[in-house]
Amino acid sequence: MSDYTPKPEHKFTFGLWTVGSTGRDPFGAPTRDALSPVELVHLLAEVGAYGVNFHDNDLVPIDATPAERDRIVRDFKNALKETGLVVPMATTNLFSDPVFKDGAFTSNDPKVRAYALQKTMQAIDLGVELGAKVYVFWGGREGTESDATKNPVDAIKRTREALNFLCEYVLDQGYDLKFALEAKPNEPRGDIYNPTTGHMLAFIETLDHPEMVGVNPEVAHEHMAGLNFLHGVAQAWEAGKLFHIALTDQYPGRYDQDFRFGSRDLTAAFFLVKFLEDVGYSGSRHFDAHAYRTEDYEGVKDFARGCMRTYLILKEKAARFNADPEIQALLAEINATEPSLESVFGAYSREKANRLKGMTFDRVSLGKRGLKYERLDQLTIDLLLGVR
Ligand code: GLT
Ligand code: MN
Repeated sequence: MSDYTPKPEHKFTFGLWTVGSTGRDPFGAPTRDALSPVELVHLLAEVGAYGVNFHDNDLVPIDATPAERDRIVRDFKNALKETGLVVPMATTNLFSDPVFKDGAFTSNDPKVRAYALQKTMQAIDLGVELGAKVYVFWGGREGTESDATKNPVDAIKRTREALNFLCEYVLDQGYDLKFALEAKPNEPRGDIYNPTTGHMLAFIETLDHPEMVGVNPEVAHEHMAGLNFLHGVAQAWEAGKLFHIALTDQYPGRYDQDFRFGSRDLTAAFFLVKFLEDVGYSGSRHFDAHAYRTEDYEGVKDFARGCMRTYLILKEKAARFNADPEIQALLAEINATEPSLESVFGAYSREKANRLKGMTFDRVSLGKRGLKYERLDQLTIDLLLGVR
């Protein structure tokens, strides 16, 4: 490869809110002027992205009139046509407006819950109109600061009821759309419900249409919780639930940093890219991050190009890992089968159970055997550092 130019087949996407971030944070004002959605589409085209995703209100302000909405959507569609960018995913902003200060689907106020459903149906219509096939739900305000204020079982039931309602809405409209639930442990709430991808996967199985609903795991959110992101992604993939993915980077235990992909934990980013490429994940590689507050829009382009470039470099490294004779020989040794034992694995039978119970294992020598994982890991590090 060695040509790290992003191409449409890489399916690199960004949210309007990512490259559109103006650098505002809880302690400081914006450091960049806001760009319009049309300008952001052109910026993404310039850096070589394949697609652009948006929240309803990234595109259409919450207080726009129907005529304004139509004009904005028309201009946006023209920008997509001019640049060739597509919209693979859309989502609803159920967290910025003060009306959602105590949640949307989990609000204690039925009026807010009803408004959240109405807003989401309208946002789904907008997303589908622009071509989205995946619809993300990130419940940024679906949580509490104090458990005196909301019953967590009610919150789960309300979330389920809302998602069941919205699945039926999608079916009723005949839309070709799947839902992807995105977990986050905290921020902006003290605690957010369904805080990890694992919680989401369990919750999905309780829905009326689990086949329509998967997950959108985000690197930063799982790292905030101190978890191994790859393991959550692998579990989602194995369950057939990896409908989308949010690539970013993050130091564990901190605020949601949303750093450029691969900028913090290169090794974790490498194993993630290797996994996605090895299993043949075919969805968007969506970068849900933003440029440092220190940057102007040239820096925002550096940020976006950097996300894609790092992904492609790691993809090349993954191919080398898979072709490296020494690494592969070690892996073959680690994963060697034991023909004499094959017949005891797999489905249970009483005969197998009895046979297993009668076997003797040399526990002490098994425990003493060196596994060469230090060597294997250092070969990986050498490869990543470019000396192999
Ligand atoms: C927000 C959040 C992201 C979500 C977006 C979708 S909004 O930026 O941090 O992880 O994917 O609502
Ligand atoms: Mn994030």
